[in-house]
Amino acid sequence: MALLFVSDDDDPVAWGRALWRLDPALDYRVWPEVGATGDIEAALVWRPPAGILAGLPNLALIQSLGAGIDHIFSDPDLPASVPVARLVDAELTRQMVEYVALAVLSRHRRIDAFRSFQRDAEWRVLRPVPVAESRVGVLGLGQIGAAVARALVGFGLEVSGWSRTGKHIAGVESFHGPKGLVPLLARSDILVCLLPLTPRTGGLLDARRLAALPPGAYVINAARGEMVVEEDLLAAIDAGAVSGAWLDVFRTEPLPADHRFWSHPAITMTPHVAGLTVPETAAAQVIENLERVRRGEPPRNRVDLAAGY
Ligand code: NDP
Ligand code: OXD
Repeated sequence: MALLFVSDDDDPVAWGRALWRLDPALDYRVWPEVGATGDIEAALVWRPPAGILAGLPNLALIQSLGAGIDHIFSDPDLPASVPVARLVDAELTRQMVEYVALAVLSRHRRIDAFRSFQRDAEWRVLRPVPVAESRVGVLGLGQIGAAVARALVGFGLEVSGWSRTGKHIAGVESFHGPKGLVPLLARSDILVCLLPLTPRTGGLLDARRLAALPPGAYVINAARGEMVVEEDLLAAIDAGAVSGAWLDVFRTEPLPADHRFWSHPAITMTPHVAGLTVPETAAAQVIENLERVRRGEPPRNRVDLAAGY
């Protein structure tokens, strides 16, 4: 039985090396060189082309190459009976914490203003934004959001968070459920989105929700582009209601060359690099999940289909 690697973004050679180090006997195949489709018991995937998983009759595990699984659920032919597992990896979480801290602290320490002073060779002192005006709200307090919230508390910032179910994280004010969203937004000078993309979170940050933020708030999205209504964000920034945004993810990736985000002075953007899966650290859970499904056990970090993440 074989494991099929399907991704245009991840390195099949590095993954092969990392998996074989743990299981030298693994029959590892890289799509589109599938061989006999009946051999494939597990698929390790990032944005698999629609329909290919349905063509694997003995598939027992769909393992995401990332923390998110929306790239799998967008396949209308996804075989419903095969368990889907996502990656939960300490190195991925560490990178995400680092990235969001960078964005939050850049805003708090007014790095954009200093960059523009530097362009004009202007020696000008600005104090950091007061902590009381740099209140951070984290949407999503899961593996990544909770780690981010803790790290930001460690910097002495005022942090609150929003999740589906209530949370107790030291130093973090917790809001949950639909009723908790507006109170969270209202106290978020810096809003960080770390939610999974589901039918409930798509389009969440629209004109109405952005208007619930304090005047001049800053938006950081390191989750999925679909969570933000891009035209509404641009309108809020152009109107001065939102002061700017730091974006790693976009509705269309790669972002089209004529998109306004590229040249907007109030927007900092990166090409979906906030957290990049490292085969060497993530391979162990792939092999463990393969062994688990072979024993008839559910994989670790199995996605809850009803919740959508
Ligand atoms: P988790 O599943 O661990 O956490 C998800 C969090 O979102 C949980 O706190 C959950 O609440 C909350 N949530 C889900 N739906 C809702 C809702 N409808 N209302 C309120 N809260 C909700 O995911 P991770 O932390 O591991 O990852 C989060 C996302 O980050 C991924 O799905 C992916 O899209 C993105 N990501 C982006 C990367 C990048 O490079 N840009 C890299 C890695 C991840 P509860 O705790 O109550 O279940
Ligand atoms: C992920 C990502 O979901 O990189 O892991 O976006």
